[in-house]
Amino acid sequence: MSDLETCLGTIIDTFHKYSSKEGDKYKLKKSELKDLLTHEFPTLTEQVKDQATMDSLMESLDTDGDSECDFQEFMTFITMVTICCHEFFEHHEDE
Ligand SMILES: [Ca+2]
Repeated sequence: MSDLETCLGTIIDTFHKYSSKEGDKYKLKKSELKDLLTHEFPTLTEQVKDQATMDSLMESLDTDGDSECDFQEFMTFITMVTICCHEFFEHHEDE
């Protein structure tokens, strides 16, 4: 498999690793989402010190309002973070 294919597999595996812990196997409930963000995005969650910010981040991901984060909602988050990283590197390449 190519690097990118492997990467897509990693995204799916990582989602399932956390979503299958409790309740609906294919959705992240709040505690699972928090676990995933803490362990898989340590650099990002280090910036989020207070619970209110964490709550509002998790609420903003839940676009259908069912209090859980499904794969599509998770991918929206991955896309957002990836675009931000790309913009960051774009600006820093010029320096
Ligand atoms: Ca949802």
